Amino acid sequence: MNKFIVMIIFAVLLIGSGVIYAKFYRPESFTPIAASGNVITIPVRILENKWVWEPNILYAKVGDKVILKIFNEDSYDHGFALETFGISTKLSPKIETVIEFIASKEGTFGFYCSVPCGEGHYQQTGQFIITK
Ligand SMILES: [Cu+2]
Repeated sequence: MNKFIVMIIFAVLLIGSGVIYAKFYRPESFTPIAASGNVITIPVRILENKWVWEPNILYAKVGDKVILKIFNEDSYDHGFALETFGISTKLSPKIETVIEFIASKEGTFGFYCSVPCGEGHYQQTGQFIITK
């Protein structure tokens, strides 16, 4: 048997086993979530010299496209970090920063200020709750 035929047989077995795994054995938590087409816009403010997010609990449904519009009232930088979704963005003073992502996982995820900003920095946290 020549090498070419061996390679074809190997490729067919490899692809076939991948398809069988994806169809019958892959746990639901590993399955990619398709965007639902639903878009939600969430306005958030950082209150001046208070080191709080207003609101500090945010909600979305799995598959939503989330548009966060965060206004930083302070005269210094903050940051928004939501690690599960790979987000870490600087929030410049006195302007609105827009952050977009797909809520592709169900669960409760913490977010926090990612720029050292003063005495309340470590209390500047919140939760993002994503439900089915
Ligand atoms: Cu900070």
